[in-house]
Amino acid sequence: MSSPYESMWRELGLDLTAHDQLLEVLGQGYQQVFLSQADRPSGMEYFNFVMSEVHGLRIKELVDGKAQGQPVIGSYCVFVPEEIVRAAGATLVGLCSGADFAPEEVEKVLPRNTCALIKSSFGFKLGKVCPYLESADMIVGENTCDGKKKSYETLDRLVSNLYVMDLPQVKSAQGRALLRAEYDRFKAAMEELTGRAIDTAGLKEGIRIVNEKRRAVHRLAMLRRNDPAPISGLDALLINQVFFYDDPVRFTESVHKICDELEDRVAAGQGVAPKGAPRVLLSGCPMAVPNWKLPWIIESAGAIIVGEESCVGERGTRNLVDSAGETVEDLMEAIVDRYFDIDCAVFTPNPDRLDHIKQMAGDYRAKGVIHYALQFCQPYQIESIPVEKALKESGIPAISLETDYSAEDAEQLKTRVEAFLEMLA
Ligand code: BJ8
Repeated sequence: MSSPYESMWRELGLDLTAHDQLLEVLGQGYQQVFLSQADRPSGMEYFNFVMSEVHGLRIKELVDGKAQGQPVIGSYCVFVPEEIVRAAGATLVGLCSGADFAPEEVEKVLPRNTCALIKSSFGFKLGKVCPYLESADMIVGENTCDGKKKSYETLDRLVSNLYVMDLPQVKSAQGRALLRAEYDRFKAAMEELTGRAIDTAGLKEGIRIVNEKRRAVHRLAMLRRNDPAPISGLDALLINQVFFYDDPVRFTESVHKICDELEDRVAAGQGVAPKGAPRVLLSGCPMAVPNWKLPWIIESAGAIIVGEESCVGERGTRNLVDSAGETVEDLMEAIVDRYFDIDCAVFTPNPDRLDHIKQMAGDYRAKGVIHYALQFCQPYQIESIPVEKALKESGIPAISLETDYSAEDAEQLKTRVEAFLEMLA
């Protein structure tokens, strides 16, 4: 496949044959899942374009930015504060991957029973197919689950620019102090990388840009509370996925544009599914591009996903950073306050997450909750048991599903989802 970006990909060190295969799989999956949907808002055209250029124009923008002194920082977790990255004049991109790639190579360096998200990230590195990873000047890993924590020791042997952030696992004063100390260390690392001191004005601007991006997805989330829902869960998930790659200012504008259109739809009572269609909340592990299997199965069965309790969704975007502070110290404290609230399942205990799931189910008028965990993801698998039990005790129907990135269990998932939706009806 010839592409105007071929020389750029070659310079980044991609394996062009393998990369072509990945783009083909991505394109086919996108076509099958997204372009077959009926009645999509016209604002999704922008996101179609972003996806068609996800390894093209967007990478060119990043590469051009690097040439102008704007380094690229790659991250695997929503705990990496974009505000600090922007304040240093760099660009943050998400590196989590949602497709299996080079599995035989991956299983030479990681155990087979590692979650698909970690294996996928390694597959993209070993297969030399991810231009985001290859253009990153710094790759930030973080000590969250054991799988990630230990796999970064291996990743450190495969890349030369890994930075590992230690993260708390307990919501205590000591935990908060650790997060603050690690954000200070990260700020110093960013200053060293970019040669730019982070000052109050830069931090305020970084906070403003990222808050605006979050405000836009909050507006989208509010619109999904309507029945009929004006946008499919798949399209909303895609927007939440693009959140991690796109230029933040352009992304914010595009989300507001689609929200204007969705407001008109709501006013006209227009939805992507009939009023009264079963409304479902998805809760659990993050879904990185192109992990669309389960949402596709759910919506193909006639339900509508109205919210994602996930890091690619509301867990990752909930809450803004207070920008009122007038010193770097005040603003760093505000950043820590915001991020310390993230209720990832690696925290112990983690009662806030259950409260948020219940709250979201009510706010989004969900008839039921589908808990989603990747195979071998102990934090979310273990939490799925008390979460499902507590939801049922509160009168909210719930089901826990476990899967990976392969298509092998699609029929089995479909059967379980359909039975759950029948029960909701
Ligand atoms: S803040 S959820 S983005 S760590 S699926 S790799 S947990 S074994 S992704 Fe996450 Fe940050 Fe938490 Fe969010 Fe481990 Fe589970 Fe794999 Fe996971």
